Amino acid sequence: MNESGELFQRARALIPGGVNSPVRAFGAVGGTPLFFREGRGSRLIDVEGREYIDLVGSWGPLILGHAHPDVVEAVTAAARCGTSFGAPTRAEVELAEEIVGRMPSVEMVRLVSSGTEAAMSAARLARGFTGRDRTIKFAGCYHGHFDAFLIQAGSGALTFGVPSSPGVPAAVASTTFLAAYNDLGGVEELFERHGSEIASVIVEPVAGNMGTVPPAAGFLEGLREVTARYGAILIFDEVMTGFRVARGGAQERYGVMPDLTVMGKVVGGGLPLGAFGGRAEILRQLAPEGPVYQAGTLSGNPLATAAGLATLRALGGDGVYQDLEAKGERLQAGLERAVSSSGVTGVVQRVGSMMTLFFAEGPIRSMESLRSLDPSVYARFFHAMLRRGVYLPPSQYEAFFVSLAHSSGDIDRIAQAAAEALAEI
Ligand code: KE4
Repeated sequence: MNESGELFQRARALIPGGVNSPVRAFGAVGGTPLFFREGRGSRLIDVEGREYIDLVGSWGPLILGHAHPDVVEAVTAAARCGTSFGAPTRAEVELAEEIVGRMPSVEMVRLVSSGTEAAMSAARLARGFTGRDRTIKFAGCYHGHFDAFLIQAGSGALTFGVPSSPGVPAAVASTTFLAAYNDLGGVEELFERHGSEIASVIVEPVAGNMGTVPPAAGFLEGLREVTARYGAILIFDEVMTGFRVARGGAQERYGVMPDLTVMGKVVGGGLPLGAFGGRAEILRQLAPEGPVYQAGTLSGNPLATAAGLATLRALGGDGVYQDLEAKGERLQAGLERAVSSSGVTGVVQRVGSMMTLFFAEGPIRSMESLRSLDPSVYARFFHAMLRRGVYLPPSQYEAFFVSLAHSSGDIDRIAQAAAEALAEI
């Protein structure tokens, strides 16, 4: 047994499934999860010293690549001054300024420690602001493991075919309505029937947790119009898209302004940090200024804010987003060439530097389009790529993330490996 196998055996005796987040267990692709000891730029090195080109990027945060010098230096310097004070710091103000300076609809922001915490707090704030109890979410979208959102969530839950998790009280589940992604009619219907009860609509403006599914033309604009018409709050979950698909996230790319925005991943630069923000009149309802309670021992933690600041500042350079777009385009073109020459049925869907190769006929517009998809094809592809030194997300329902650290050579190597892997599966 290799070292990852031994570590996995030890881990399973102590940690449920041997992992601290379900999707890492390779349940959807089979085999033993790799344990890693180091990341460097576009590379991951496993505990046996094998090197892989990494397209997971820690599920999105590492848009600069692993161990970027600016980030390492900032976190090291911060750590030398202490790891947490439980009191306000300069870095929290500076990070808030960077976020507000980038996300067009965000006037005020609260920092927390994960995307889940940001999403659940935004949902509570929307309820507190409107005095209403219900939320609309979309099948296949994932907003973290908050009870009210684990209703046909995407990502892990979708992968494990557990559309609504045990342990979620029926009373809580009943406060959430489900709609189909890209189906405005369904949302209109829910508002016609329950408009006066609906506090918010939460949506991934580009879905990434059923694989990458872009918004259909008019979908986001339609959500903006119907929520305004019924006095409901529109929440963009930009944990994945924020600071990735554009400097100002999906709201800048598509020109649709939500009332609240949920952030995570990139904004923490790989350390535990999430954020939620939006219209000042809504944010001012949050304690201690307002009555809606929300709190966190490590919110705005000095190490996490240092990593986030270093990351956002490194993304501030000229041409950075054009570079990410070009890298994304190059990888999509390489994967599409590999698919077309293999004769395997597949479609690549991409927004900026996030994309998914679905082994299905396109276009994938919602969960419905995925019903006939056979995840075992992706599982075989995943392992064939792993054997060729490319580390993909261990699930068909996730996104590949290209970073600034991926060179053209890396991208062409991935495309070559894909052509060989597709010929093999
Ligand atoms: P976290 O609590 O995992 O920081 O964020 C939850 C979350 C919220 N919103 C969106 C759009 C997200 O994508 C996520 C987390 N994404 C998953 C994978 N796509 C994280 C990986 C995992 O669960 O281990």
